Amino acid sequence: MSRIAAKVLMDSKKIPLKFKGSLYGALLGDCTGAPYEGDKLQEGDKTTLKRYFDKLEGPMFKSPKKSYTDDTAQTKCVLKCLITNKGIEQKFLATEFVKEYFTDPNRGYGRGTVAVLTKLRQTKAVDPLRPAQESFGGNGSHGNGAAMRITPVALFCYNKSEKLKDMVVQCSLVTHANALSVNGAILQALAVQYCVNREPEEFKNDDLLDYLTEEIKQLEEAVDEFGLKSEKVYGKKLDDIRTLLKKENPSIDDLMNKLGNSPAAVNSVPTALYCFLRAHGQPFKGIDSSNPMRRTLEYAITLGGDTDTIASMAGSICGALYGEEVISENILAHCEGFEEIKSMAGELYNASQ
Ligand code: F2R
Ligand code: MG
Ligand code: MG
Repeated sequence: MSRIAAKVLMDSKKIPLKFKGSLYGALLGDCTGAPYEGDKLQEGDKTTLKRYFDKLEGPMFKSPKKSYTDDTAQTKCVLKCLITNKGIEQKFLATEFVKEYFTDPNRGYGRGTVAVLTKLRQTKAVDPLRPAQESFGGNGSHGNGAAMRITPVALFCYNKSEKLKDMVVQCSLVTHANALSVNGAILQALAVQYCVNREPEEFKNDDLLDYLTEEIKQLEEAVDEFGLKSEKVYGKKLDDIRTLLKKENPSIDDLMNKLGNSPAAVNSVPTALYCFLRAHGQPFKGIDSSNPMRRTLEYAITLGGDTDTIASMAGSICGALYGEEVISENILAHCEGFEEIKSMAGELYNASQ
């Protein structure tokens, strides 16, 4: 029995709470990170962010909801696909992505994804994978769009680890045909799935990093149809994460040189993992909240760049470990789409049984 399966038997009552925690963490990271997307933040901005979170978490006040972006819009499509089909049906998913985008296009989608969704609409998704294969001159997108929406697949497979990678690949290829994007989505999904099946008290950074290193090694060692191996970029990033975690207070420049914060999957999926690992254990310089979700999100946003997506992916991993109790209802009530995600979290859990 795999290490993941062994834990499932022990903790089954907590699993629905972890489904909620992970989906809420993803929504919260998207909604709170979105206003800062593309910004370059300074050390002093940590205080501003602390006040921003204190206000949202404090006594309820009336204000427009914090809008979610493409990250959550596409996550909802994946949720619907899994709840309806109990698996990934690529034509169904392509249709949901198209309907969602053309109903509500102003959610900050990447230009490659917009082009793919436009072609899918024009071709009625007869071949649901072709537009993604043709994008960026036939290279496929290496963006983080496949990873940012992968939480529902990781949760659905919490008790079927042998299916996880295949389902992530199927879900990714509808819009992202580049191996860097797909492997990034696999890395993110493995981290979420691992955390769902762990008690916070027994969780150790090194155990998760060892597990991911082993899994990624297999992926990056595998040969394609031409007998070629893919670049070992994610293996190297995991090594960089270990090095950075040994430093007490690495500078933002050091983090950017090693991990990055752009919408390329390779420059954001490992960054999100690093944010979670750095922040979950205890308060640290400039990030003094006693709540691990708050520390994770505040820290992710201070790194600037692709803040909605990095915070969303980091929040999803954190929520998968701690469950819904780590997030106050007050802050969630400020997020657009919370009630819908709440009910879909329950439906996803039922579909996964
Ligand atoms: N697009 C954004 N943010 C931009 C600004 C939003 C603005 N605030 C607004 O409201 O309009 N955010 C969202 O995009 C990221 C997910 O991107 P996805 O879905 O992967 O899109 P895409 O276009 O495929 O890839 C992203 C960019 O990466 C570069 N790129 C990707 N593959 C490439 C290749 N093979 N060759 C060259 N460049 C490639 C392109 O610049 C793409 O546009 C998330 O951050 C989400 O929040
Ligand atoms: Mg976004
Ligand atoms: Mg983004």
